[in-house]
Amino acid sequence: MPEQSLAPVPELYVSYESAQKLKSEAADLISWDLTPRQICDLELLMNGGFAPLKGFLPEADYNSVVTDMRLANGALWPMPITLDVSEEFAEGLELGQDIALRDQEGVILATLTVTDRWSPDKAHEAKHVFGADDQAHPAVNYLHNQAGKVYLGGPVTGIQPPVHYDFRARRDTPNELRAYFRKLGWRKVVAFQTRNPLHRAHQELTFRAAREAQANLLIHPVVGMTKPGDVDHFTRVRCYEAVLDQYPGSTTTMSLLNLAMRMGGPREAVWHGLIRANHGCTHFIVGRDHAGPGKNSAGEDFYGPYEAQDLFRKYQSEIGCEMVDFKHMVYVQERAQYEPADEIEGDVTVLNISGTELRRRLSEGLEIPEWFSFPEVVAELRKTRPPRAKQGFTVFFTGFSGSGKSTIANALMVKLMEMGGRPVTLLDGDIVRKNLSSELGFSKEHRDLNIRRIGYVASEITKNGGIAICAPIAPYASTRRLVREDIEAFGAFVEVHVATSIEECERRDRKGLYKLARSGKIKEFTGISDPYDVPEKPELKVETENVEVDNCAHQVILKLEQMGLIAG
Ligand code: PPS
Repeated sequence: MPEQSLAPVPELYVSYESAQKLKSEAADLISWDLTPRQICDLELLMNGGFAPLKGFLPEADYNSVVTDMRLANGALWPMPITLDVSEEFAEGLELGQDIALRDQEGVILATLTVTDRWSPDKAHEAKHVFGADDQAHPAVNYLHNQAGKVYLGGPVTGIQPPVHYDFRARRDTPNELRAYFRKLGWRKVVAFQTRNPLHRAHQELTFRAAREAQANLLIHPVVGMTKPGDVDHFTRVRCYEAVLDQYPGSTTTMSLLNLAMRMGGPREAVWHGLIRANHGCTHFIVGRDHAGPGKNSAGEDFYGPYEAQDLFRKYQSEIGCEMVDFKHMVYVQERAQYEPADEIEGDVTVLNISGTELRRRLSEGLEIPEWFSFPEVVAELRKTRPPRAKQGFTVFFTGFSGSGKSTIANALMVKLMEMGGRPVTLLDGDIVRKNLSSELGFSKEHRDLNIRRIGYVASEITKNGGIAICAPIAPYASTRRLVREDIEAFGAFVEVHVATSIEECERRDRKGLYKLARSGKIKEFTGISDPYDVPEKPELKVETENVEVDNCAHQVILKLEQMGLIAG
């Protein structure tokens, strides 16, 4: 593998003067508001990270990338970089037209000359690019449920990069990194891609990789979009900074990559290699299950553990980066050091902590030994992931009108406030309808909107370490599932089915609404003239007939204790 040429890569930006002019002209163009993923893609298109791409893929390139991993001119490119838009937006355009591409605050970042517009076969794209049309794959899920129906392709003219307010000194374009390497005389550079915090084993393996390749080391973490559920990049970067101090001086540097990962395993590894070659790296560390998306809907791995390495090796000369094997490092207790798992000699005690075990120890506030990680890293992780008993959570009551949701929710609120420690907010059905959703009625659409609003507020409360108690009817299972997903990104979601039968609710008829519903004076009344999906797997089911409210609320408290959410 030749040493990397450190000549600049082509960027898509125009000069400062042209950008100023273009910006004022572009103000009159039809504009597309970029999604967070598109902003990441555009940044790497414009700064040369995606060279040789000159814009969002036109249709011929797209087809060829999907089926053959190559652009129409034959150049290796494994990942479709497409501008997906809505059908309504696409319909109003003419081919050859320029459109402005704006960030989420409305700032014009670039213009796109639309040369191609087509409706992709997404199932075909999923099968070829990600290996299966299975929505358990995060990128396939995105493709079907978030990406627009129409793709636009054409050359991009760059006006300005997306603005980042965080860690500015650690963000470099490919050309800035190339210039840095040139200045320091780094002729060989091993890049390490990561979306996880680094611990001692990573530090050992990266340092060894660099030593074996007789190269310098670039820690090149992804801070754009990673796998849902990953540790946020703010925390990670603070952890990386701490690890950086552990490398011998001037051997290693770190730069942040604003890439939107697809978790595409083998194809993603090749893509990562091309991106690193553009950033002036000569070597790239590829491990077991590189950029793996987790399990498919049948509970099996999407890709074989070494598929990414095999594909990378096959295309290595075209990628322009040499693959360095990721050594699985384990701690040998007797020798008090890390060694590659496959090189261990003698009868020794090998220690290792898996990712799952680490998360468990963090969430339960248990010890994380010094041999495993650096104290500064553990301290950062503990700040972001306090033990469960200190995290925010949501208790979500669901049940018929008059089932007793509000009464139990109120009792629960008081009990939790008596315990103290975390702020408690009650989002009762009636209160929400008065304050947040006063314009909404009871159609399916309005009920969904109402529940999504409650879910949004509860997720914010949960994210910020509070307790949200929600008590709407929430009759539809699909909407409850969406709310659960929103909240579980930040803390626990405890669904409590207040299982009072419709007969009992009607018998109680505390607000006289059932009578009105029976006589047809209230339409679409849950349980009478509108459906209620009984929760299949709630965390708790509470019966209220012949049971005191206090007892019902106590059952919830016991459940919370059992889940580790409140100290026993
Ligand atoms: S939903 O479906 O979750 O959006 O409902 P929610 O916001 O909890 O509001 C339910 C309360 O509104 C009153 N009400 C009705 N309920 C059901 N169906 C219809 N058509 C309806 N019209 C008014 C009723 O008092 C509910 O209060 P609760 O506290 O549940 O008894």
